[in-house]
Amino acid sequence: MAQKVSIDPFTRIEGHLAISLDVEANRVKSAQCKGEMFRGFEQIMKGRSPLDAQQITQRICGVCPVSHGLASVFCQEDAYNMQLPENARLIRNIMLAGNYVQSHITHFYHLSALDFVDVTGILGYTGNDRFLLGVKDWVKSEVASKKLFPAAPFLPRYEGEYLTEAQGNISALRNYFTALDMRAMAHQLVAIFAGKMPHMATLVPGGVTEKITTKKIALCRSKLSELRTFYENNYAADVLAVAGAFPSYASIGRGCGNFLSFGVFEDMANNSSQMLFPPGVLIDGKFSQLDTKQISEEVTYSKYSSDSGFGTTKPQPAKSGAYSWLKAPRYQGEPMEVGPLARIMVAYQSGQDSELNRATKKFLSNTGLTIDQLDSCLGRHAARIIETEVIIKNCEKWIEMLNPTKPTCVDFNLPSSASGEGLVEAPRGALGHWIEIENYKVKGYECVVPTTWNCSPMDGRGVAGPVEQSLMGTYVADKDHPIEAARIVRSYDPCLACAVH
Ligand code: NFE
Repeated sequence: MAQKVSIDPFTRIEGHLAISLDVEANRVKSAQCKGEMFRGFEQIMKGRSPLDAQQITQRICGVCPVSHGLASVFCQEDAYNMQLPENARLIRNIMLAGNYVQSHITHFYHLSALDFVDVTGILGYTGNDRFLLGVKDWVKSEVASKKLFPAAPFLPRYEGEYLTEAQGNISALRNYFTALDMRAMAHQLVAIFAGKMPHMATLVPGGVTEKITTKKIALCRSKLSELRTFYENNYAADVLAVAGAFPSYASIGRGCGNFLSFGVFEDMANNSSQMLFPPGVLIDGKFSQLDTKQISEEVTYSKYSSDSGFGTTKPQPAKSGAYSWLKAPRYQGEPMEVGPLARIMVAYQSGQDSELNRATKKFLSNTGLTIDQLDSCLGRHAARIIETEVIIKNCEKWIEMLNPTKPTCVDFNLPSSASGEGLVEAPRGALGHWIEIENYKVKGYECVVPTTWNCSPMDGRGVAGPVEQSLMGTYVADKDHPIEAARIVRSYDPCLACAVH
């Protein structure tokens, strides 16, 4: 008989998620992904000046505000029919690059690694690094104290197999703390032209209001160089160490098998009109060009009235059978995985030559993994390090291309009526904003968001969302400590604040 297993609240993610599993003979039979709150940003936008859109919608999230800000100015610039100067496009690439690096470092060290790394491994430390000795003393006294929440945020935790190799645990724990400084460094990189982070002050339709100076260029170089060093010496190695210790996770956590990328980063360093990370769609392994008209939002199991969907959001909290505040986005009626793994899958399967494709091939050849094995829990972690390397390398070139003598934005006239589409890839995947303007005011505003795709509930055909499908069939050794399920869900880096928006 199936037993109910609940992970609620699901911690070490952003926002409010509950996971509900039916487990029979230690196998997950079915899974429900529940977004637990309503926010209403699309309603907030109605009747306001369109020029406020990028400031308001950035507040959907403190983790990926650059992406929401960009999607918002992109849909406005589409509506206002604008062309941007090179400096503006370069600065936006640099700001988004900084946000990606920040987001991926946070996801690995502060959210996911604690599922694999054994913090109590520090108790075996015998060196003379004073910082690590201090951490060791702290963990020792916390573990001994038998407090309700000893050594938060490291303990308590689900029991299970953790990394046993002492050096790996000590290195990951030391880097947990260094990564806090690196997050700040990445935020500072964004803030050089954003004015502040999170929630950039300088982003406007037409460009970026902050001017370029040689001092700011030098600051960008120095912040990025520290991030590059951390990536090369620590982040990539720590992900590979975890992957090497948990090889079985390259064969579990496969999602719905369909992937979607909107494409991101104008490939300015290579003077190409293409995107550095190409757009595209993979359904059953078959590549096709992106057509956003194929996007819909389903609400059969969502807490919205039955006439809700793409462009219409009417909350119905007590709706019978509904179990999530997320809508269920679909492409040609199919669930789609989005995010770092989708980006590398689309780049790889498109068959086109791109830096991301070459980096993925290099990774596969260095690790001996196959492209199919990347469609897994570990593959999502690997995808983040693969793309981070490409982003850092290109960002170095974008910084050198900045020209202090040229403008960073252009002026425009606000039309009384217009509509526009803004597409970007946020760190967690495909993000779209759509705006409709009437009489100089926002008449309609729609966001279709990465975690809404990944954590979507079932649709009217009974087809589960990508995270739900990832969990089905998973072996759970101990239903009171479902760490296998937790590792799979966290590999998606869910942000429920964004997902419900
Ligand atoms: Ni709140 Fe976000 C990213 C967006 S995820 S973090 O990345 O858009 O849904």
